[in-house]
Amino acid sequence: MSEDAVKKPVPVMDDIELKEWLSSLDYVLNNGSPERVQYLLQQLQIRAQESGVTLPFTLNTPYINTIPVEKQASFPGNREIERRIKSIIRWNAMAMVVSAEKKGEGAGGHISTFASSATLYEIGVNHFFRAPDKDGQGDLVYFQGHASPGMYSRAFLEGRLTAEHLDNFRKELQPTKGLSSYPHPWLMPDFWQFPTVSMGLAPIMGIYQARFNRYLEDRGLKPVNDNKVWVYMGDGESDEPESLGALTMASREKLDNLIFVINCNLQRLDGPVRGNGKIIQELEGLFRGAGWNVIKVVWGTDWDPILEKDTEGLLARRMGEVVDGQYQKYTVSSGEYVRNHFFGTDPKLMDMAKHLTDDQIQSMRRGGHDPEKVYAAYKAATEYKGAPTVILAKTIKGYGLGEAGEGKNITHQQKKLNEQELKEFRTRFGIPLSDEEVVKAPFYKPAEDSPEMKYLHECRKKLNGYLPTRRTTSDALTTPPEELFEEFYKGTEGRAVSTTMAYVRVLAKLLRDEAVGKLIVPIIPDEARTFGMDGLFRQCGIYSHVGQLYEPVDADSLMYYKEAKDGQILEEGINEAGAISSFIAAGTAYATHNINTIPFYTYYSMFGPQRVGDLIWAAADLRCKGFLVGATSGRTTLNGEGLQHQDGHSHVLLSSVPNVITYDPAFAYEIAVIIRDGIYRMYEKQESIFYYLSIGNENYAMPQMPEGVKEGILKGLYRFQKSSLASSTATAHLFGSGAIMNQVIEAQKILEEKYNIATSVWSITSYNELRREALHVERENLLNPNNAPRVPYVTQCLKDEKGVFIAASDYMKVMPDSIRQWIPGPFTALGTDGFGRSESRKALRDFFEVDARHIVWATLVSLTKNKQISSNVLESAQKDLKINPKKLNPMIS
Ligand SMILES: Cc1ncc(C[n+]2csc(CCOP(=O)(O)OP(=O)(O)O)c2C)c(N)n1
Ligand SMILES: [Mg+2]
Repeated sequence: MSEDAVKKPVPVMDDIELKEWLSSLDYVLNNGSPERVQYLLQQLQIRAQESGVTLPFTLNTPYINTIPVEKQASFPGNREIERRIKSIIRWNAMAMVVSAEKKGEGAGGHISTFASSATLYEIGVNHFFRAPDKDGQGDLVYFQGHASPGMYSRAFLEGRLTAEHLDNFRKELQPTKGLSSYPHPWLMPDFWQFPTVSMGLAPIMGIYQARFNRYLEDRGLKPVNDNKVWVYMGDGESDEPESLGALTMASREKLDNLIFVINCNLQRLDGPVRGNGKIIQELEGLFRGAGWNVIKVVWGTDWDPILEKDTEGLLARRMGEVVDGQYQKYTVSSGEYVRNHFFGTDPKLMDMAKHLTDDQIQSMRRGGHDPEKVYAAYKAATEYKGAPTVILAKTIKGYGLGEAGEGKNITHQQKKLNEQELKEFRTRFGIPLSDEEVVKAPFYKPAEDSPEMKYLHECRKKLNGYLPTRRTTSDALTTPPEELFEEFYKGTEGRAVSTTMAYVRVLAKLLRDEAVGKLIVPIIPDEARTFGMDGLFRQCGIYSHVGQLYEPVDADSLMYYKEAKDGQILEEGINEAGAISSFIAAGTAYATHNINTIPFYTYYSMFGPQRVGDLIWAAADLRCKGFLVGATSGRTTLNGEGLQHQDGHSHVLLSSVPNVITYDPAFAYEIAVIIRDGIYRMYEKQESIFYYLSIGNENYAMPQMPEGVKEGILKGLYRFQKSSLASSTATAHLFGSGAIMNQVIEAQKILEEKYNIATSVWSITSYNELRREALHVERENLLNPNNAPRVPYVTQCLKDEKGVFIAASDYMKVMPDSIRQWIPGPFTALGTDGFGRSESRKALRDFFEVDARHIVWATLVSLTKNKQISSNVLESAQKDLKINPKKLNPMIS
């Protein structure tokens, strides 16, 4: 029955007529099956609609538990022992935060999130979450970030963390390593599996993780099992667009290996999530509309007897009409207030509650605090087939904190409990600490042979061990042999191709490789044709759990749109957040499944870090591996598309991610060298790094790889071409990257032929890598002044060079500027600061002043300023090169 239907008056109906209909229904149910009832009702609905009778549209059910008491699975555990374990975990979680705060350093922490979700986690840990088995297969759990003290507290009881660890919560730089504030695999690599604290990322990552688990099964890379992905999130968190943005993907893919648990404590940080509405009902509608199985856990067992008496639906209707802000008020009010305001609206309701004392009314629990209700919901969720499940559990924020914060608007930030509040907490949860002890908020652990400890270990033993736990290394992979890449070292013998074409060819070859081919995961957000990757459709197929249920319109073409159950490509549609979530799932399979999948996520470079930067940051924290490949990159190389497409800053943004190695390659051989080394470092050496490559769509001949440059390519700099002049007027060095390299080579020609300047061309594959290495070396020198100073790589390469240095990049000037301090002469940086334009490449490079003309001009100006050539040259050069001193500044226009 819908909530609306509950509210509406029932139309007058003949009693006998109604009884006849209902008994017919009972008959079908008793002699047939629920499916037959469903079928019948569907037929009735069709008949009614054809006759012009429309049914009211609703996605909501009444504001009561989805699972009726008679269908509720019985609880298999020991309620009393589990309650005691949970109470101790509550205590220690609270004590960690209170004592961290007491140290007066403002380290902080959160009490109220875990206080509201303790039962939701404990039922999972005692009865459901499977740790990895001997093959590395288990459940994957995304814990709500702010509930971390609860996870630490449990690990303390389990003997996995010490009191010293808890003492060093949020003090990670202590000699005995402390505990990170939130789940961070970077900081606690063998503990936390998923960073979740940037709200909204866990839900979308979890959905794509569940789909990736299926993908691995369908492709025969992982055994088929019924392991689950559990995603815990806050009700306030559901407001993040990423949280709910991918729901239909989960239902479309029928991900019954996925369970969301939303802790609906009705509050977020500042106040109520939906003071004037009902978050549980709102989420129910959204999830049902998206095709999920929804289980509401609203009321605890105490409510069952009075709901049973509610034959007229009065109580259910009253429960449905009270808004969340008011429920929060009931939490902080006396039983008498609740009696008068909640039950008091109708004498019949008042009557239903008359046998209850005020204290009983006040302590009647919400569903999310009732282990039996939560257990039944989890059991139903794990057994549900054909769709993902969301459990909407109603709880109280700061449960158990009493006056210190339970249900109060300040509770999220409550970190301090006074003596009285500590005593009350102790008493409420029965922690055996004296009044003298309790005020110091000590950690409490029962004896190893106590029933609680035995029970706790027993439960986990049945579920393969403890959790969270993270695998840090996988079985190492052997890097593909050099032969695979040699074709690219030779160049294209004059044939014009783009770096994108070269990259796609590297990828196609890797996909065919016997050893690593099956581990490659190409990911594309609806842009394969743009990048010339559509040839891969046929070669390896697009993954679809159901295969291809239709005859593709282009079936007779060579590159037809082939979907297959064992398809290798993840074609994500126009969804960069989803695609990067797939990248994360594939790039962390070494840790989650001991499978070395190698993702190549190829996307429109503008929609990389700018669009999904926080997910890239999470990938970095997660020690994700793989290749991010920004195609159609370069502010002037991508012509025509204009301001919102032309990327001239992804390298700047990614320079902020410590473990991303970025490259802006110019030539096919550079790409080949980088990708091979990337696979070696990530999967053979098992470094916690991942890669970013920007590739472009401008066609030009790819040269042969010069001798001895591999190291330079990887370190970020090598001399591509020396000057060919026997004698010269002056010397210049030009730095080029990406497609702008061709402008640099052209400038070299002009400088040498027209101005007799001896000009070297250097390929800068990575300003970021050069800078990082130099900073590292300088810091070493700073901290160890008595050792022989080391020399940064960039200095080693350039220290003996004379003359002026000019850099031109399709990225912002800050890229070349970032190595300015290590350049041994006058240095001019040209780059593409400013908004892009739709134009031809030629016009764009003129506009941004990065074409050969402007490079030559900058060189001549620098040489003049440094008195290496006569200033007379400039006057004629300005005319010849058509340099306009009054030109608009692209940076501010
Ligand atoms: C993207 C992002 N924005 C803001 C925050 C800061 N923040 C942390 S917890 C919180 C409130 C959480 O409320 P809810 O999701 O309802 O979780 P609860 O603690 O109530 O279970 C906020 C705003 C964050 N961590 N991430
Ligand atoms: Mg909340």
